[in-house]
Amino acid sequence: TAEVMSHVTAHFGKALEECRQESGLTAEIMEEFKHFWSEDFEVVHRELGCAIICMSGKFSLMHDDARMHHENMDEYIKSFPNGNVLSGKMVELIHNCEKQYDDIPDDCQRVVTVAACFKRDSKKENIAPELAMIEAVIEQY
Ligand code: BOM
Repeated sequence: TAEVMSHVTAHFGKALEECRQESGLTAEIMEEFKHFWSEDFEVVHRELGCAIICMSGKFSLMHDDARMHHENMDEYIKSFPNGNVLSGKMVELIHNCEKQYDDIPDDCQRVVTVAACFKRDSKKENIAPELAMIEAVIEQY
């Protein structure tokens, strides 16, 4: 659900500042990670893909080939309130997007493309959080 996704986003987003330098993701491109879900934020920059790889590394959510670690992602999502109602769907959506863009050789470019696909599909499935929902839980992390 969108409520659970707001918790995952708030927590995952905390790792952004640690990853800014090595990813080259400037504040001009993305000020705070919560804007990932904003209607007017376009998930297109290669630097964002590099940042997501770096951030995922903090929680062991990817394999060395920058593909999702299914078991660890499932456990990570389940660690949030009501996480069990989102984990299966989220792993499925991400993996479905990975399969569609598997031929993009550059890891950062492929991951940002997979992330854009995941955002699109999450909106279709009504599990994308509103900015206000993320802001309401962000202080908990
Ligand atoms: O093959 C790449 C797998 C990783 C894709 C990750 C897509 C989601 C990243 C952007 C959205 C984040 C929202 C919540 C936290 C997800 C861990």
